[in-house]
Amino acid sequence: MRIHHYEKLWLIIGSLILIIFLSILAVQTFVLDMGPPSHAETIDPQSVRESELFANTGLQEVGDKEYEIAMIAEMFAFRPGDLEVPVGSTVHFTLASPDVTHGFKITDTNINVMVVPGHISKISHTFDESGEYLILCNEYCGLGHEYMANTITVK
Ligand SMILES: [Cu+2]
Repeated sequence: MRIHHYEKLWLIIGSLILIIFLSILAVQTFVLDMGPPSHAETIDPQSVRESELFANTGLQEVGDKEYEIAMIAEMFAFRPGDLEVPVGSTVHFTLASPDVTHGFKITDTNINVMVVPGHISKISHTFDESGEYLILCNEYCGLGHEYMANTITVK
């Protein structure tokens, strides 16, 4: 079988790229011991609503302009609802879902996490600019998906 030399060149380049990428992945996995942070903290989806962690759903001041909040993402709302924090506040979000996979996205920030049933998602953000930020679910979760939207007001 004759292979045109351009085709041969592309096969070699393609194979080399694949080998390089797989090598990087292998080094990250086995040498640097890197992996997705899943399984870090788990929770039984059936007990999310009754759990102590999510019982006190509200902003808790834990320091100077530092807040913690445990939120439940469920069909089809985020609990608690709209939030309000002063400018410059750092908010530590802890999230869980009692039903299906939801998304937790806050517009104009880097916050964008999946809330997977059985897992606890944690993310923090410092709100340096005032305004009204939209919190929304960006994982299609059912017929009421579009109603999953709250706001966090920073002023
Ligand atoms: Cu949702």
